[in-house]
Amino acid sequence: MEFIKVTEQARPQVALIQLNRPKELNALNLQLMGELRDALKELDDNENVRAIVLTGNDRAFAAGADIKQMAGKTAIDMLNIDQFSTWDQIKKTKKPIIAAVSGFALGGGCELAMTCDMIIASETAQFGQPEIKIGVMPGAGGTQRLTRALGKAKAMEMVLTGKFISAQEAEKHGLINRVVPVELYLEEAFKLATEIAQLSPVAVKLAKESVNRSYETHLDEGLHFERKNFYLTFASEDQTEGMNAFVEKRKPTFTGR
Ligand code: CO8
Repeated sequence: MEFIKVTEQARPQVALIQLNRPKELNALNLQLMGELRDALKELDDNENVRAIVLTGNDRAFAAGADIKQMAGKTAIDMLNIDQFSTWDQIKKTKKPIIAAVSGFALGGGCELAMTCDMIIASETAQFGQPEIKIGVMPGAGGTQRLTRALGKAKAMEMVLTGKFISAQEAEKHGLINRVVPVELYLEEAFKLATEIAQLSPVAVKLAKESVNRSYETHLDEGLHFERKNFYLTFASEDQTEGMNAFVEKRKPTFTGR
């Protein structure tokens, strides 16, 4: 891996992926995105990992797609490169992914953070979709996910002007989970990931899938989907363990079976 660093056990059962093109503010070129897709797939298949933290560095989570790589492309080049199949694959990750964001999260960088399940930000984080300033528009979910998170008025302003919002504003509007001082954002993400890693991996997976389904369907269909996943948790040993531990007043040990 040239442009990302993967630590399988950054904390017990919690993996860390760090975007690693610091000089280019972690601009997301095709190779980096391919490496990220492969790393997520491997960690998703790894039984020793229950949650994943994705981060950049203090200055930038990612300043967007690599403009230099895209600059000379035609529409047909873009169609043939089909970079969004990589994003579709990333979206299929079943384990929870927590973005730990500091500095710039712009364009594809903001979209990548929003593709994760939760976002912990440092107080220096800035979120934005500045594509409009270079004559294009968001292409990896920005117009959809930002609108669902912030509402139409705020999202429209950000997408049409390219203005950034601060971590504090992002928190106020529900785009992110919380803002912490810059020296704590990664630790806070690990704390959240560790809390989730101690729970039933089966239930976590099914619950993540159910919350995500609410983005994609109407209420009745979503409630039906949730109910099926709820029933499915009763096929797990973790359900027996979790409920018995409650009754026996002890701490449960979840195995993911
Ligand atoms: N692509 C390529 N290189 C970049 C990018 C980028 N997105 N962002 C920064 N860099 C490079 C700069 O060119 C510079 O390189 P060099 O030293 O060789 O000139 C280096 O990173 C440092 O950047 P700056 O000197 O510009 O640093 P500043 O602190 O002055 O400015 C900014 C920081 C404000 C973040 C500025 O760099 C900037 O505006 N960057 C571009 C932001 C942007 O427009 N992002 C959207 C890109 S388009 C997009 O994301 C489309 C998404 C849809 C598809 C997703 C597929 C992945």
